[in-house]
Amino acid sequence: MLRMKNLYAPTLKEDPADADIASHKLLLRAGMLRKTASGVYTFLPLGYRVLKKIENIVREEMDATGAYEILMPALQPSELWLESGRWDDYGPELMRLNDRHDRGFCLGPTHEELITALVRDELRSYKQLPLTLYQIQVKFRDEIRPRFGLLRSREFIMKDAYSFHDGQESLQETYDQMSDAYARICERCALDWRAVEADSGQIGGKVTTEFMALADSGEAELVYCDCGYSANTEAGECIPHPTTYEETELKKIETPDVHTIEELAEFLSIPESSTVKALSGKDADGNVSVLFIPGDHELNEIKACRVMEGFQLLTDEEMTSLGLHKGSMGPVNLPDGMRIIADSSLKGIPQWVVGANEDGFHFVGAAPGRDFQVDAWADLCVVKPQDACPECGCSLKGARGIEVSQVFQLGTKYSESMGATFLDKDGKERPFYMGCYGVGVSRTLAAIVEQHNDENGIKWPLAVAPAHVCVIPLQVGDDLVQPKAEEIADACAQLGFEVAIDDRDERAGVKFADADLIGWPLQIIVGKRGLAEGKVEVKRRLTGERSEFMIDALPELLAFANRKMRNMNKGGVTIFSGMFS
Ligand code: 9G3
Repeated sequence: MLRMKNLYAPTLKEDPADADIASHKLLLRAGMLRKTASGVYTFLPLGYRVLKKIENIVREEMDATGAYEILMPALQPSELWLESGRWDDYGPELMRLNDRHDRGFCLGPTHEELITALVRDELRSYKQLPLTLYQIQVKFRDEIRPRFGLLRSREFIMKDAYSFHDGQESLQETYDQMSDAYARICERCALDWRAVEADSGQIGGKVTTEFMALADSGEAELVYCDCGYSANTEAGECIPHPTTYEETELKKIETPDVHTIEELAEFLSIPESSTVKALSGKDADGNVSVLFIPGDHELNEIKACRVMEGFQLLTDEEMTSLGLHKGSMGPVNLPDGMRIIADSSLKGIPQWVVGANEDGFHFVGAAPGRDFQVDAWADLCVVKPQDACPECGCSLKGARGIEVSQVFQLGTKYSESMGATFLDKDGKERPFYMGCYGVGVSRTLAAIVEQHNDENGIKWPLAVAPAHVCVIPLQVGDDLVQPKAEEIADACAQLGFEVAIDDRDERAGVKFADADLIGWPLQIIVGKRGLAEGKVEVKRRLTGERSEFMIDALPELLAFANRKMRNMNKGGVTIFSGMFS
């Protein structure tokens, strides 16, 4: 039983000054979290209870996939990162230190190197595969600007799992199994989530999926469709809706002081989607291309890199020296040797409104095939809301999201660089295929608060609440109210509820405000006046609804609440897993 009188949960009336988003403010105000240093936090008792519940949900789902839990050190020898070649890939974000013998170490931001070195000498036969190991452990990343509380902290709790396979097929199986487990974890944490295709960036794998909790405070941008499709705007396929400005002849028009797409569209009184934007870039070998995309979109440089190895936009100086006119580049009369690459959506546009490669002039009616040749068509744009869904064609919606977990296919990136091989059934030495899978446990806690709060405080989903019921005696010490409150608390505990009792000698208003701020899912209010009529009041935090119950109807009430709780907690799992199981 949690007794508020001696529980350490110092609630605050006001938002702390340096707290920037709802979850950061509320976790501090509810006495669940305290800042130790920039980006470094302490979980107080109530916050820690929630963290442990989230960890246990993750643990149950990981164990259910057949993964085994281990615990690796946070302190990692630099030798392993030198072997993988990543010691120099990371700058100050990798927290490094020297021990008393002046040997190099880092505080682990992730554990690919460590886990690969762990198994490579003893995981030697295909008969031992596939194998998945996981840990729930503290991670360190020296963010340049820690902010948003637990969402971007410098020390955080992550569940990271690593799988070892004899080939791609087995890896794909585990990858899909982990993706399903991550979906269940999001559901059990009552998150409104989307799984999005993401660009794996420098991790090296080619395939990755991010699980995003929708939140305006999220740093990630995503698009999604009612059909179920969703993608990170970094990587998602983009199908713009360009429109045509009808002009059958190629006509050069004078466009004084027109340099941007907005100015061009304005000048011609046409939508930006009827203009064609040009950007120039060079590949690793210095070959110059001019890229053409619908005027109402932005170039996705990650996609440009897929078309041109080592793609870089040209600087203004480079453009000038190559005879390119920044404000009016076009496909007609380009300087020799430049490739023309166009966004695939422009295939359907017979006449382009585009630069004339001459300052102060643009073309209308420029026809691909007649006035110029396109050398390559590609998906070049950053996807945005209203673009067509690649799956069903409907208009995509936009949202911001918090990346709470991610699954990666690593292939043989680490097993090759670190010589981790196994003997296959033909006795041939081969590098493992690997996958890695991370859940931001402390970040999930904050994401839950971002999605479950109101002006009075946190509204904890049942599965992760610090306790299920808070019994609130209004007149502490009153010889009727106090014993009755204790009796009700005991009855709840007997039924398996996790119970708190606010036995502080505080005014009712303070107790009600704290109960809503902390966010207990159920509050049972025991007051002198109510008792005189044999009644207690029950309040559900989720809806704010309050109802009065006759005391002797208590067993029925608790059974009702129990049933309510069971179906209130998504995922249909037992509501008492975790702390009390
Ligand atoms: C570093 C630093 C920061 C990093 C990394 C390495 C992110 C790094 C990617 C991953 C991939 C997966 C296993 C669990 C799930 C995520 N930030 N990543 O590798 F040295 Cl300073 O961590 N790892």
